[in-house]
Amino acid sequence: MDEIKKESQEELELETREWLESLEYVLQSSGPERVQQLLHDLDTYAHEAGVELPFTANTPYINSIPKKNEPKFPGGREIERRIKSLVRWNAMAMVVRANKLDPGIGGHISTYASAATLYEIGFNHFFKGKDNNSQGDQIYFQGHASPGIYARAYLEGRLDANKLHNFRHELQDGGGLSSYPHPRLMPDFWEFPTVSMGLGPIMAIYQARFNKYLENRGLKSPSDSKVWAFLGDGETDEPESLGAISLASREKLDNLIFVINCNLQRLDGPVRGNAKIIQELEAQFKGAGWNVIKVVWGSDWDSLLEADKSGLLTKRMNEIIDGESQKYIVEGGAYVREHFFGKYPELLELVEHHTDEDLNRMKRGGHDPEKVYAAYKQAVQTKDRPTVVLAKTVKGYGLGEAGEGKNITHSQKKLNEEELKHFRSRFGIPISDEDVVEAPFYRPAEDSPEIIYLKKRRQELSGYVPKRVVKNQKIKTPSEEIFKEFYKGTEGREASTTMVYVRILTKLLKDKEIGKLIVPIVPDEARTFGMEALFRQIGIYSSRGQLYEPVDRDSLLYYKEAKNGQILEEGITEAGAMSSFIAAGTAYVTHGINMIPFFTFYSMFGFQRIGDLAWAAADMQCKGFLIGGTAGRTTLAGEGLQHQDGHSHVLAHSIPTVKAYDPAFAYELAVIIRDGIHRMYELQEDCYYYITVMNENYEMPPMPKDVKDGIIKGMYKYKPSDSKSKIKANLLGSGSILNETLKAQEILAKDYDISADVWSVTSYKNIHYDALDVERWNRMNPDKEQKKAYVQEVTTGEEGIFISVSDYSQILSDSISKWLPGKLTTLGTLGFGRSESREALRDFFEVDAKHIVYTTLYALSEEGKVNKETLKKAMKDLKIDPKKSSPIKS
Ligand SMILES: Cc1ncc(C[n+]2csc(CCOP(=O)(O)OP(=O)(O)O)c2C)c(N)n1
Ligand SMILES: [Mg+2]
Repeated sequence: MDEIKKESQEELELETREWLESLEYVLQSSGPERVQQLLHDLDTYAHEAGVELPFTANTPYINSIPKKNEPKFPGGREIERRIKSLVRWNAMAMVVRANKLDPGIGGHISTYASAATLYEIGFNHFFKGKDNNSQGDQIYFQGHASPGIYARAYLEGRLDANKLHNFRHELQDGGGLSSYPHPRLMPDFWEFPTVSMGLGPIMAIYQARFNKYLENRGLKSPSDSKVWAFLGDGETDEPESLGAISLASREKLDNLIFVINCNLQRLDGPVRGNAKIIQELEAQFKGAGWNVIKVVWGSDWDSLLEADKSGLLTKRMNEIIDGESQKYIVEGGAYVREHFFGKYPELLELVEHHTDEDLNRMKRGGHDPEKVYAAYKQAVQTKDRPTVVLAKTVKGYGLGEAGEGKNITHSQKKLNEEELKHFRSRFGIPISDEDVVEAPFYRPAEDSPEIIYLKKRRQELSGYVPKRVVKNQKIKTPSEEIFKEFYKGTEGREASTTMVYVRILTKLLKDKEIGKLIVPIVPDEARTFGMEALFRQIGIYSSRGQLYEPVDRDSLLYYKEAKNGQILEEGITEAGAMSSFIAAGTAYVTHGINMIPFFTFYSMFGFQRIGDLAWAAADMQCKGFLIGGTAGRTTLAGEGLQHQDGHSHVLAHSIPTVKAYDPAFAYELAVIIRDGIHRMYELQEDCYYYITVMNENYEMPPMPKDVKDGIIKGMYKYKPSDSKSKIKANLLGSGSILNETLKAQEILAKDYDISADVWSVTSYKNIHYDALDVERWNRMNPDKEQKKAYVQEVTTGEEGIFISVSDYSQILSDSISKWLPGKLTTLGTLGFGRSESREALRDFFEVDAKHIVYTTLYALSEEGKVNKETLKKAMKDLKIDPKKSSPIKS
């Protein structure tokens, strides 16, 4: 091999310059596309010659849009600055006042302070409202920035000073303002709850995808509406924030824009003190196929970058880490000169005509309206991919000594007199030294240029945002005809409630009125639940249609993807599927269309996996059906500890507006689903459903008379005992385990001469909530005739003891015990599941017929109705092993 010549430093520099000049020539003569082609060819050539090029998804640490490509800023710079200052002041005042009156009430100043320009450019130039039949944008405001959003609504005349005064005091006269975006608490204002970090970004992605789904299915006309998601840089550490970004690029969601406020800080300190969050995020989003727009430096840096012919300034920008950037803010101009520019003498020369004060004032990109405008403009015009704007800002911008860029900044909520004066003067708010101590709200007169400008801008952008407007029409509940088949039972054939559910869904999908509104959602579990026939029937949604021939094309139930497909097959992402559920279940408000989602999942991977999204769904008054399949700790045999769910109903119990049901029979399921559609879409009640379905096959009985009301309310007597015995018991069963109570009923009558009535309990949650509410009403109305809870109404006069048994934790049935006329013993499946047969599991958890019989005898013996001898013998006859391990402790 030839010896490689060692060139001198000068020769190397000369060579570099020649290459750069050649490139510059090509750029000037043939344009950027030719440069791209050349670099690509060079890259390929080097690769083929065995030169390993280090992988980087990063561009230099400078703005993505060069100065020369910036569009002309169409706004009034000065007036917009004044409006922004007023919003800043009122947002700060709201938090400071709230904490003066009530120390400890909390609130955040610094998040909005860093994001003000990012929002104001949106409000004045981009965010579209819903007036004049505009479809409007969907904007996910960062939760902690809410004071700024309220302060703007105050200037717009949408919120009065009293409301601002009652920020975080929602129970005061005239109402207050919720801490964060909560549609439930401010239903005319907020649309999207974002404060639990990570949920906003993932919901926004699926919202944007759902908008395209509605367009592709012809349910909504195409529009240029955008979904904007504002998030913190610290928030991007949440797995939900970045976990679905590749879906957004795969689906070419050019209707989606993320704006990440990179103030380099989170709550405790720097987000990436030792690195650069903007560069890290750039690589991740670029790698996922997004359009990335970095807004790092403000306009004051343009001339420096221009003058920097050697590229040294860019090199220095690339070198610094976020911990240093943060320090520059806290220390000021002289420090920046010494530590940033001072590293290279040439850079010091570059700023020799700048005073320290000048250096101190040089803005970051996210505080420069023209840079932010340029970024948004490019974002809304980008086709075929989503855009992320990475804007570098300062946390607590404008707070000065009170906490600009400090590690304590996030939690700063009090400003002393000097700090208030400083803030006032910095932003030119016309409040006197005397008044400033009280941090009064300030709104210029209605006919002031500021108010006129701001209102006009919003008018031109189709009205105010955020604003939640419900425009949907009610829909008619499907006729009983569809459900009759299920009321009849299966007439000898065996079926599981899962099979029944799929059949109901299939029939609903064929319904002329509501069929098209149904959105079946599955996270790669359709076959598990026997739903694969739907693939062919209604198609799987794919924005690209089906570009390949599926391997099972010859079969009847082939895997059919289609542009107008109806099923959302999300792949293995319960969080994504739940976000789709939310987008569909709130389409009645976001689009005025009553979509009816049925999200079917493994019940174990529901509430406990994505409980926070389920909570957010309730905040948003989402509608629809969550169907927990393969449910029940002992009904799902074999799968073991991580699969067997015996507590999703306990988790569902904690969300007030969730209607949770654990049905046993086909007719129960049919009644519940029909009632659900009736309540949610005809009566427009504020709730969504959680229904568990099981995979045990048995004959589905016909519906007894007059039980519909009981099914819906939560319990009814299913089968009185044939026995005429005076010894009475009541067995409460749910789901598949109801069959065990029926077996126990027979044994009790035949072998022990006990008359045990079997009740079907479809919803402990309903019964419990109703009883609590009635109990409270009675307490509040001691002079009025006292009411009975539903459970009391149906059990009054029932004799004997009560035994409850379900495939769920005992706490569900324990919750209703005090309203029953006899003592309740609860059997359930609290404990860890394990791999076994159904029979062995039910024995282990003590929820099978023999344990029900024995427990009944024991409870009766305690009341002196069964003697000890009988009990002892029963234990032997029933083969109950008293030494067996306790399921709760195993
Ligand atoms: C899931 C979740 N965990 C924790 C919090 C508490 N929290 C509120 S703000 C915050 C820091 C936010 O930092 P960043 O995302 O960078 O936003 P910034 O305020 O800097 O704009 C934390 C940890 C939360 N709201 N949600
Ligand atoms: Mg931050």
